[in-house]
Formats: sequence, structure tokens, C-alpha cells
Amino acid sequence: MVQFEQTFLNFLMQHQEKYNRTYHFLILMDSIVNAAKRIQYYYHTGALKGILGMAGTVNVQGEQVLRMDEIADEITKHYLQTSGRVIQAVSEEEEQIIPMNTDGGRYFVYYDPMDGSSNVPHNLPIGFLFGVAKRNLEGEEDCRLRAGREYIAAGMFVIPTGTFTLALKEAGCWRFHIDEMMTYVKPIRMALPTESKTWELSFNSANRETYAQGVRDWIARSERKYAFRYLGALAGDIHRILQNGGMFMYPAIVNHPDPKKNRPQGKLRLMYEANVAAFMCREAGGHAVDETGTPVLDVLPRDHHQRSALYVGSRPLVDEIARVLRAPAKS
Ligand code: AHM
Ligand code: MG
Repeated sequence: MVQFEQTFLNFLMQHQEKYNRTYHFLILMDSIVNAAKRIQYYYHTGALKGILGMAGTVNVQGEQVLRMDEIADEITKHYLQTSGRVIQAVSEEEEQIIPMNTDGGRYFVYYDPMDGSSNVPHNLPIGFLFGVAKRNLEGEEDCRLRAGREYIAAGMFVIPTGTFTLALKEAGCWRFHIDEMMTYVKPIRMALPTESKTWELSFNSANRETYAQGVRDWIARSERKYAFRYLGALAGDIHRILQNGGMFMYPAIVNHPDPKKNRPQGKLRLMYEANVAAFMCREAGGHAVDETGTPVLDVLPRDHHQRSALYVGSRPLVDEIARVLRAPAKS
């Protein structure tokens, strides 16, 4: 018997038909999947081609740009542009908002084509993260930056592992695996486990002394209850949390011995990192808040590269830390 698995595009077509949706989103998603597969191909063979080293330039965040970052950005831009469905894109790799099909475009895409850069020189897992919002179809589009709750979809590819997780607004969150023909197949519905025995905590433990006192106290009280896992690439860490439950955190850094190294706004970027994780977790039954205990998806971006602290995962844990974050600071 030949074994057949449902492909991602077939799954999405059925979903669009069931909800009487247009085919435009399918075309957009086809372009995103093509970009991911091409990035996957370059990353797989990158060590051999010698393209995992530094490119020698500095990106808008003031960080060294890796050659792979540039390749991944170029690939993503190409496919989004040729889909004809994107008005504007925001890329972690580009300072300015990227105008695309300003007349016919229907979607805004916010993406990080190669997240988890410290893993790149090792050929270890990285992520391609994206969020999608829809233009105003009723009248004039003012191209304002959308809050996460306005996204219609968000997802991530773990590269080169070959998994793809996609969340659709108020519909759910699914995971696909790449097969031997480079096709994403076999939708698996993601739901954060309510039972805490598999829950994990994920944060950069080397930073713990730099967190706010309330967060440090919470970690001291709670960490022994859960397994600890940290890959250093958001996509991989969120991948585990979506399956096992628990919480990923990248808190604000407020007590660094060198005050210049404090990051009171957090490290991760709101529009294409924190919101993507928060949106997927929401669709899998979870929640996410920032350093003020505000739901991440409610934050209206002022800047397309704005940073945010992030606490994301199983609802009971995120609610617990949110209460700590909302409590007045002890002097
Ligand atoms: P990047 O955009 O420079 O790759 O940084 C984002 C990454 C996330 O994938 C990851 O969760 C976090 O930064 C790790 O940071 P740290 O090395 O400080 O623990
Ligand atoms: Mg990034």
C-alpha cells in the first residue's frame, strides 16, 4: 500500500473553501513556503559552500550580518514580491519598510528570515518567522502598523529540521513536516497540554541576575517544578513549548552590572518575533504578556523594529508571571 499524507497546500485549500475564503491567501502562503524551502536548501549546504560566515556589514539592530541572513532576506523578498499579494513587508534585515505591490497587494507581511543567528555558524536550527495582516478592504488603506491581535496568520519554519507551524486566526495551530520531496505534509493540530508534567521553562539562564526582582523571585520559586531547555533560537524553543507546554521567557534586562547593557524593552522584536510566538500560542490555547503584564498581542507598535519582553506559553504559567509583573515593584 502506498502511504499518502495530506500536503500543506491541500490542507489550506480545504480550510479556505470551508470558510468561503478567497484564493489570495493561498498564493501568499505558497510564496512563503517556497521561500522557506529555498532558505532550507541554502542552509543545508551552507557549511559546504562557506556561506555561514560573517558578511562584514552591520544591520539596523547594530549587529553583524551573516551572509546567510542576506541570502534568506533576498529569497523571502523575491517570493513575496512575485506573489503580487503583498502591499508592504517588514524584514528584520532591513531598516526601512519595504514597499511591494502598493495597488493590488492585500497583505502586510512582517518577517525574520533567519532568526537565532548565534546558531548559524554551527549549522544548528534557526527559524524563519512571519506574521500576516490584511489591508483595509472597505476603504483607503493608511498602512498603519498592525497589533498582533489584527494578524490573520503567523507561523515559523524550523530550518534545517524541516518543520513548519502555522496558526490561523481564531481557527487553530497546526504543525507540518517536510518529506523527502521537500513538501510540507501531515497536519497535526497543536494544543498546549493542560497537564503540567511535560511543562518546560526556557530562558537564557546566564541573564537571570539581570531580571527585575519579581521575575528573579518567581524563577527561584518555580524553576525546580519544570524541566529547563534553551536552544537560543526562538523557533526551536517555541516549537518545544507548543508541544510540551510550559513557558518561554525573554524578560527585560534591568539589573546588568554594566548599565549600558540593560535592555529595558527586552531583546526580541515585537512585530516578527514576539507576536509570532504569541499568536501561535494563543491559537494553541496559550497566552503571552510583555514586561508590564500586558498581552503582547494588544500592543500597538510605534515602530516596525520595536522590541518587547516576552513571556509566552501555557496560560496558567503566563497568568502567574503576569500577576508578578503587574504588582508594584518592591523598593
Ligand atoms: P537574533 O535576531 O539576533 O537571532 O536574536 C533573536 C534570538 C532568538 O531567536 C532567541 O530566542 C534569542 O535571540 C536568544 O538570545 P540570547 O542569545 O541573548 O539568549
Ligand atoms: Mg531575529
